[in-house]
Amino acid sequence: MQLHRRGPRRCAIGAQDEKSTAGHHTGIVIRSTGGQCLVQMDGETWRCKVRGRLKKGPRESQTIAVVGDRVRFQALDASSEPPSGVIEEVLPRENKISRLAARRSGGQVEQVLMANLDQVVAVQSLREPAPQKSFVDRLMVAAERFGVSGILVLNKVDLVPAGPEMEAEEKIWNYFRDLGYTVIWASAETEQGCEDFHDLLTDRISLLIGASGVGKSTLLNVIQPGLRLRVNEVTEKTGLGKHTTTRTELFPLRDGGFIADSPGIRGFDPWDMDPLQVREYFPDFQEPGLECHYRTCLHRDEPRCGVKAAVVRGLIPTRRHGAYLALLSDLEERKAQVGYRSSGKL
Ligand SMILES: Nc1nc2c(ncn2[C@@H]2O[C@H](COP(=O)(O)OP(=O)(O)OP(=O)(O)O)[C@@H](O)[C@H]2O)c(=O)[nH]1
Ligand SMILES: [Mg+2]
Ligand SMILES: [Zn+2]
Repeated sequence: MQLHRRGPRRCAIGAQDEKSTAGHHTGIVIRSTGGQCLVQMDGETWRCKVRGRLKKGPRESQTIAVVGDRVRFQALDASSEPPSGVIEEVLPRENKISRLAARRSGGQVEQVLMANLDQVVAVQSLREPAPQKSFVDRLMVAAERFGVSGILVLNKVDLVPAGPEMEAEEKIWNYFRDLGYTVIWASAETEQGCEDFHDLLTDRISLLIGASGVGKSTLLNVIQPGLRLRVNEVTEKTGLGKHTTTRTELFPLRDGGFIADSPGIRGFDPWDMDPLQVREYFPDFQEPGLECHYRTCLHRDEPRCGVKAAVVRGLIPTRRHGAYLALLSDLEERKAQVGYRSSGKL
């Protein structure tokens, strides 16, 4: 595999971040539930509460400290098992991946899935369950928007017979490779592609994301058997996963780097994205877009549109343009709704 195509390493975690002065420490959140976090420092895991005052004031986000956040904490009991502390401060984020979550009480709220990451890995299975429509397009848009490298892993290739069926899959997904995203064809069953997957994660901080049952945890168990993550078969009747992984958790990798496994998600609505900007996050629209008659063209109903012409000529797949249009109208609808607040902050 061409490792030089990997994105730059943006976020450093390690010794240089883990400072301790007079009872104050700096570590990285590896798990976050409610007001409690597990924080890793010098290879040791601390159980930390979030200081009450951090919870006060207006907040756009559901959680104060998320997986990947660097936090400053004070030791409460360093000799307990595990040692305990209180988080005093969440350090400024280098980046994040956020989506829109529905509030039970109505309205919309930001859900930060992870902070301070180098790459987001969209995992799809080719069969059982079948790929989610537009999921990869949306995740790559979010990667562009939040300044993170986007990677695509197509798992369960063992379930697709060689020949026309496989060729059809290659045609769909290698389009993303041609756009510059790294694409890995994998099978946790036969271990095809798993070495490439391992190399891609080494020395990077990554988030795995995809529907339930696509094999995220199984793939991680293959590249690092010591993790022993829980996995579960896909329900025969519905062909869907069983939501086996229930929370995002960050694990150190044996050969360097960190990987976050996450619970299966159904869809992905990127947070904080202006409908007028979304076209900028489709790299394949840039060149044909120069031919649009109107500079403000949204490549939808406008006459003399270069992007639509490229679709007609077969240069941009109809599926891809459809994913763009669906995202555009979702974002417009959201903007029109009350209760949506875009912070623009990290
Ligand atoms: N045939 C085949 N089955 C696989 C492969 N990878 C995973 N599976 C199976 O798919 C099922 C789901 O795998 P999980 O690893 O639990 O899926 P997950 O994405 O972690 O699911 P959630 O934790 O629910 O989000 C398990 O029965 C795995 O054995 C593969 O490459 N080929
Ligand atoms: Mg899982
Ligand atoms: Zn246009």
